[in-house]
Amino acid sequence: MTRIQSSLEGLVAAFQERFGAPPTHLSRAPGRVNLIGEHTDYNGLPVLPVALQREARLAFRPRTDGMVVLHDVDDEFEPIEFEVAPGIPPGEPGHWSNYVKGPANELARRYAIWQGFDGLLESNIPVAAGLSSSSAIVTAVGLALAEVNEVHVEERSFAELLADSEQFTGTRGGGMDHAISMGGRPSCAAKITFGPLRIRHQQIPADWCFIVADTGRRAEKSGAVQNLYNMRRTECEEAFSFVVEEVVRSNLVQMIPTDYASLMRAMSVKDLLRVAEGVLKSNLLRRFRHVVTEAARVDEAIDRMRAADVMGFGTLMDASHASLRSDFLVSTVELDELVAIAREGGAAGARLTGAGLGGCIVALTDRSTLDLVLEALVEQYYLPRRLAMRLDERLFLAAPSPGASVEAL
Ligand code: NG1
Repeated sequence: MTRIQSSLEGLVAAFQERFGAPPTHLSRAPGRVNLIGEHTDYNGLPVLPVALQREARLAFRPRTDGMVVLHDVDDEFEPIEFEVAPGIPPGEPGHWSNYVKGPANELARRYAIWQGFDGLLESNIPVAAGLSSSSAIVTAVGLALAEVNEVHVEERSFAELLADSEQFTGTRGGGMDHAISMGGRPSCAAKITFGPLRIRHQQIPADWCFIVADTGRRAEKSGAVQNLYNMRRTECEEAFSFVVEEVVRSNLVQMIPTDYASLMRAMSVKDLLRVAEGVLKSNLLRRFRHVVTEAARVDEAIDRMRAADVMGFGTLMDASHASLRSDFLVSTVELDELVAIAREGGAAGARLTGAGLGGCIVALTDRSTLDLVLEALVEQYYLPRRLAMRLDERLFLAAPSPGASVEAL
């Protein structure tokens, strides 16, 4: 579900009505669409997302006590109230309060902060659609708490803190979402690498269009999808241990690799797959194969982007989708269908984006084929399913946008 975003004046007026005084600040944090590099971040391997024009916005006002009192403009989300302190008890599993308590807990744990705020939140990022609506909330709340408590942390360290804080929700996610939400730049994709976090921006060729198309099926990472996501992470860790054990036993490396990144620096993908085929059972082999081939595709995709090779980039997106579908097993009938329609409609490439199991695809076209692809998606997917109402919430072009900010009003 998407919520239409009000004007800033509208948000300020709604705040005043609820809290009896105007907000003093506004924090905003964008969602993101990942172009390639899926399920690599929590393995310490690179990703290539862009920050979206869709964002969470939080109008807030410091309180004189340690309470956070947060309302959402949408009444579907009940108001939250809790005290800022380390060891905040989590809400019910899947409750949206955990995305607010997470950053409060992490900041309080690290900085002994004590001051809360009154806040009113709104977001127009589709929820549970693989566009990082949850991390946008975590980021906007984290920035508000840092502001009222005068905590000043450099951008990348803050993004790492936010990623740690989202573990509070029970999803063992990686660091991509907070990094791009903090570090987005207009017209650019960002190659993000981890341990330590680094963001390198890459200008997107002017006539490339990334279409975001939502299946309409939610991928609730606060619900059933969370277990599967966490299970994939565990499988990747297990596959890594078995492969490292073997490469060390066979003397194939000089130093013991401590993570996927050092393993991939020490050996080629081809050699790694040869070892993996010898030691991993079928399911772990497939997860491992996805992770290492996907990481290699990220680097190739950046080269293709630099060369303005739209077909080359698209082919890598197709390969990414195939790997996510057949090896990582996170696609769905609807995601496959949207991908197929986009490709047959003339897209250079298309793939599911985000964790999968519902949510969105991202498709690449040049400007001259854009209308054809959009038309194919509308006529073959949205109209037959009666999903064409408020279509611009389900089908839109990514406009690579600036990262999060906080400002005094
Ligand atoms: P989505 O499902 O798009 O929010 C999740 C993770 C990312 C990353 C992707 C898969 C969280 C907060 N986000 O994103 O870190 O692992 O899946 O590439 O868990």
